Amino acid sequence: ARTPVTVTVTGGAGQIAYGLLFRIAAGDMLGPDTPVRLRLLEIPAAVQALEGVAMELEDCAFPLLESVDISDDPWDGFSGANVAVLVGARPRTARMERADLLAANGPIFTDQGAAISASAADDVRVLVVGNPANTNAFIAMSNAPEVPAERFTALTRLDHNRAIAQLARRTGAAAADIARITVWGNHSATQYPDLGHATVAGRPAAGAVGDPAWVRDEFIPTVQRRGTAIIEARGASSAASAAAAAIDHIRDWTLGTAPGDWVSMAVPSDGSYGVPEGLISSFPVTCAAGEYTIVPGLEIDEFSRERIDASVAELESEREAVIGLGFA
Ligand code: NAX
Repeated sequence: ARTPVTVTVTGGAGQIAYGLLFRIAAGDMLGPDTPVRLRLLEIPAAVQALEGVAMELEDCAFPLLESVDISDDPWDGFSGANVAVLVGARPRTARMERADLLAANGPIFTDQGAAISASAADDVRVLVVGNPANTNAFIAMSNAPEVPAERFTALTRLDHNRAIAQLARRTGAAAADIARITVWGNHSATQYPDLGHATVAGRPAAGAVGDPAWVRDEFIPTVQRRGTAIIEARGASSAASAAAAAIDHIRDWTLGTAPGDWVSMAVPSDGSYGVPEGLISSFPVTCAAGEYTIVPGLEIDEFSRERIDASVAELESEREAVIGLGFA
């Protein structure tokens, strides 16, 4: 058997975690040979509910699940973590502006960044799911001096998977036949799902799509607004699909992406594609041996340039706001 991996998940009593934890424990995230030690972090008010989740995990008798520890203290919860999935966040409530949301989440991710820096394992890899995910990841990264910046990432894989699903539906292809989809920018309504390099069964997506207006008028807005459509239909935000995307993100980061394909991850920019260095923005990436690489040299046409720039401008204004508030 392989060495056990310690996975910390925050927001352990929430709805995404309820989809996520059981799949991690079943081996879907780190593979069927890797034992898992779960460390679950919550706020004090949710610890009792978290105890219930821990009981259910126990009741599954997962062969790979070595232990489940629960805590309401980040300094304890991230101790020894090899993988940290930061799901817990302050939700946006009625009449809350984006600025209020940044202010409410700043202290959480300041503390968690510092706790990860002080107590996680040397190889810790961090995925932020809680919104505003990119900027929460930026705050955590900025407060974790002991952790290499490139270990902090945010989730845009759900948007990426939604884009695959929409293209599959349009073309009648299977999801597995679609490759090289990219989501650029922020996990927000300004995100840019890009079909420019995508293929369907190995051929350029443009040909399979037919009417080019579909991309601009249907595909892009549908992917951008899919989260809202789920809330309207379900009466609650995406949970199982967000959990599945988090599984995909960590699995591909640690075990590698498929040959010839890439995935979307929000990662600290190295200046690629004109995105300011250090900004946590979504890019096309390939992964191998636990490292991701931004796909180099893609041609960006004028249509794409405008949309990438708009989302990056939003990320820059969020970064300015949290620096102004003293969180980074
Ligand atoms: P829930 O409200 O069901 O669960 C969140 C849990 O986090 C709660 O149990 C809460 O007590 C806990 N929590 C809050 N602050 C915490 C802290 N400081 N430490 C530890 N735990 C804390 O929300 P859920 O539906 O699970 O969504 C979680 C987050 O994911 C939200 O911010 C949501 O906006 C975000 N999402 C991000 C997505 C993405 O693609 N990046 C998609 C889905 C989702 O909207």
